[in-house]
Amino acid sequence: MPEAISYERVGDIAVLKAQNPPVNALGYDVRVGLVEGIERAEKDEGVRAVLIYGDGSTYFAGADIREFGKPPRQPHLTEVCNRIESSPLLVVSSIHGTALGGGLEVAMSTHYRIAVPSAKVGLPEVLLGVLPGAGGTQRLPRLTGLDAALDIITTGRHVKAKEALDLGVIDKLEEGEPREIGLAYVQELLDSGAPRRVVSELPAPAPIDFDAVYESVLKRGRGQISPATAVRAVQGSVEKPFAEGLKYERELFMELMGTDQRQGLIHAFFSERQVSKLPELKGVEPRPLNSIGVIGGGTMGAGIATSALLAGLPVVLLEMTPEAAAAAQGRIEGNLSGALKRGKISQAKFEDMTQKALTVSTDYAALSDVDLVVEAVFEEMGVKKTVFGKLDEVCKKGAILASNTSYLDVDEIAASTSRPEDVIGLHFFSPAHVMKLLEVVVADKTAIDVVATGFALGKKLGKISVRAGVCDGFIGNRILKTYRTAADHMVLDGASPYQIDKALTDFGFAMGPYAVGDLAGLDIGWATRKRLAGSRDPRERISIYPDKMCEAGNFGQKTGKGYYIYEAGKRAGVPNPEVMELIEAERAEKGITPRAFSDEEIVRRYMAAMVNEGAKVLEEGIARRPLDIDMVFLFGYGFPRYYGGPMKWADLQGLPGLLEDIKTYAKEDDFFWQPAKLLEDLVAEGKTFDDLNQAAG
Ligand code: 3H9
Repeated sequence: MPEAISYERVGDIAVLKAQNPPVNALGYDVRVGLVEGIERAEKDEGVRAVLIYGDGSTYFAGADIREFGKPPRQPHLTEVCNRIESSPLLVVSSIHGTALGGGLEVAMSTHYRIAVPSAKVGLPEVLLGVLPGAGGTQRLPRLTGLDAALDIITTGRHVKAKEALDLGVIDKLEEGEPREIGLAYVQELLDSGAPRRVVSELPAPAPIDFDAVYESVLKRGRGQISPATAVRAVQGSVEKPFAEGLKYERELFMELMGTDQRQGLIHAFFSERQVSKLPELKGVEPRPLNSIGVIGGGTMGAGIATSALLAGLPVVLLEMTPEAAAAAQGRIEGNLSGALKRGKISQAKFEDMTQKALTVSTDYAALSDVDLVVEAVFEEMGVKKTVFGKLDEVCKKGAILASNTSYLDVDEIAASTSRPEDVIGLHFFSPAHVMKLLEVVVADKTAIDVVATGFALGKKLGKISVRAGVCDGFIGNRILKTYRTAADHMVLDGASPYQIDKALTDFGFAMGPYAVGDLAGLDIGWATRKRLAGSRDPRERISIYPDKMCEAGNFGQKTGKGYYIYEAGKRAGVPNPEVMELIEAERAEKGITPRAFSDEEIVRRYMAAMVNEGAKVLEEGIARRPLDIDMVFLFGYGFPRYYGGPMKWADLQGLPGLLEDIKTYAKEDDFFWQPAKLLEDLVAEGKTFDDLNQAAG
């Protein structure tokens, strides 16, 4: 293992190279190495300057996040930065890859910065629930002024090298190897007699109305506190001398370090990277994936096709009639022109995708040569089987046959073909070219290289892919059905759909369940209820009024009326008074005396139902790890990222209290509220869901 920071002497320049793969995170060894490197250079006879750069793919990508939550070890990064900045030698950074968080903080404490044009810089700490804690909030405003600094710090966005140059964060751009361009730049600075440029000594910007900025950033955070707290730290850079500002920044940093939000966001960061790493896929070669077919050009099929085209895959889209094919083509072009308008693709790419990469056909034979087909046709087993029968006939040997079903039995679909090993579920979320989640549904006989290809496709499309087993609704929709039922029970018992939606958006959900229902289409739930009516347990409490809404033709946004009434052109609706009338009539009919629910109780019950069902999904192996469920909810269901996902939220709340709640609710309805055995076991053993994540490796 090489030293974390290597030391080399090149003429009168000392070169410090970071060697801490994969991203040169500023862990303990690197921090110590930097301080020792600077000290050695200062003692090294004849050294006039120091160059700092990173080995491998990047400069420092930030503090080592794995150290968060553990007792801090000296030297803190702030001290390292101050030590670098105060060196009497001229210290220069040469940046490639990314200089993020602590990485940019180190760079700003060096006296000059050169970067390759492909480099990116940023202070993404707020996205991890903290704020720049090693001088970033004090130095950046001195370099860029307040507007840019506040934008960069509160959004955490990555800033491209050219913009960073224009903003004064970087002093020079140059193509080349970081060591070589760095050495040449240091030499140039030495030759020109450039003075040490100490950022902390630059004048602070003039004050602005920080309270107003704080309020607006707080509002934009929708419950997330780190961006707004960072505003206060930046305020410190203007109102306090540098050393005091630094102290204030540290206090706020430590405050955020102690929050649940920090834990939730870090959990989300690592889980996002962990979720597609499955032990059984190690070393498994995916099948070739050079073209895909999509069956059905409705919203979902068109979205899947758009997503594939945007990822550079040629697509053959199949529809039943020329009219439907033309409509599908129009939908895809509409989606792509949105990408064009937002500057995501060029006009040339748009034309290439719509005219060359996309083929629309009404003939199954057009699918004979594609590597993978996803069907997105009507959710009915008979229809699916007919489609898969045809695919079995026309698709080439080894082609993957995927169903985008949301809840149907993929084993049964697979069994209807002569090649069940090639069949898999690929459950996209609507709109498929926007939503990041992909459930890769593995059926009993699915071949392992088909699973690997499902994940490879997800990666190519930029999705977060989660492995799911077969059951009604897989991971997400199965859990959704349960917590939605908990909400429906609360409505029967006295809460209104509007209070529930509000309580849950206040909790941090992007939308409440009833607004989501209106968006997705109330006819979907209606169809499911009708499908399940025959197999329903008589002990199940159900509401009739949603069926009445559907019978009256009120399907939500698409009909202009559902739980809410939608004015043309407006996305948000106003409560539909007819709904409360229907609910009140049903309560009267069932002899229910409505009671009041506090927002807290609404959240508690809703979340208890979600977590309990999540535990059952784990118990049955439908999801392998709690983090898989967490990622499904962050990327497919608008769950607030700062809680890390429902299972992480449950850990943070404490599992014993949650189990206690479920047992209390079971006294009213012991059919619905049956505690998951896994939850009971975890509580009995004093363990958390995260322990299961760790055990899974
Ligand atoms: C901070 O700096 C606080 C300071 O202000 C104050 C201190 C007092 N630490 O993403 P990838 C791992 S906060 C530890 O797949 P890419 C990652 O888990 C930090 N590990 O690669 C993965 O591991 P594995 C501010 C880290 O090329 C591997 O590296 N900085 C860290 O797609 C490869 O990562 C950030 O927030 C880390 N900081 O993207 C930057 N970063 O292979 C966070 C990564 O075992 N990082 N790993 O799964 C990133 O945004 C991306 O990783 C990056 C590379 C863009 C750098």
